[in-house]
Amino acid sequence: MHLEDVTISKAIISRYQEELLEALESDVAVVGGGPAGLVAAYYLARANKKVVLFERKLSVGGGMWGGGMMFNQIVVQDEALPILKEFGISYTTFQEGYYTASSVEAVAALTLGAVRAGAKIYNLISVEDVMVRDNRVTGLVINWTSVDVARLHVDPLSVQCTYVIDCTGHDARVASMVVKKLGPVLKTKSGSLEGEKPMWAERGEMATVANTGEIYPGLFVAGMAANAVCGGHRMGPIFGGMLLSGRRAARLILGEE
Ligand code: 48H
Repeated sequence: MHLEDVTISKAIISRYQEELLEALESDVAVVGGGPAGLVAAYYLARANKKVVLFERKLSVGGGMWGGGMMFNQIVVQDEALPILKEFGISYTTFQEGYYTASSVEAVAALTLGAVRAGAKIYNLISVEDVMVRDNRVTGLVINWTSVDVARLHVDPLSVQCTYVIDCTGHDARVASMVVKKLGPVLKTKSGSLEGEKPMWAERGEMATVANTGEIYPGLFVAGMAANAVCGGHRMGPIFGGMLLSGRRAARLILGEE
């Protein structure tokens, strides 16, 4: 079969351009493709919302790949088992209430689930700012991660959405941007980020779900970012809370909770 090199290039450029144009207006923009972001994207897309997910790295999965200290197994508790089952992730009972799963299978299944549900994933793109109109987050400012890494002075582009979910993990990047630009306006005790507390798996897991919610009009927070914003404990390599938090963010946006 004859193959034209330049036709391959044309196919990639034109298809990607179409996909990027599609990202300009959405119902929900998820920032960060870790477990919380992927699960939120899945449930929202499954409910027919137009969902875009921006991930600054080459691969999605965030901190899930490495399990605990690079042992690529994750632990999940009873409450999150229905989500493992929903995505078809196989698991083993370690002892009552403690289940393990391959972190590699988990990332692959969450990613495939989100994509097949209709969420569009844009990797290698970093969110560097927010758009705010009339005291509401109305969109995001995006740029290639390579621009950021190379410290190039290149202006970004903007995308518009009805809701943003900050799923950027420990750094809670979007919430931090809002505070940096607007001051202490978040729905937290101080109005700013309360900061993550030390390791305590049980408390941290409950808090990450409880802290999931709208922290500024139009801006939701989920996963580890929820504890960084609202002051919850970290929990180590147990991932049920991340999955439950992503699902809760979707349910809140869908008005189901
Ligand atoms: C685009 C961005 C940007 C940006 C960051 O860290 P994550 O895996 O986040 P969660 O909340 O889904 O899961 C947290 C979990 O992995 C974890 O760290 C746990 C359980 N820790 C416990 C403990 O005690 O340490 O994923 C966040 C994703 C990453 O892929 C980032 O690359 C991405 O967000 N990201 N994407 N624009 N500005 N900032």
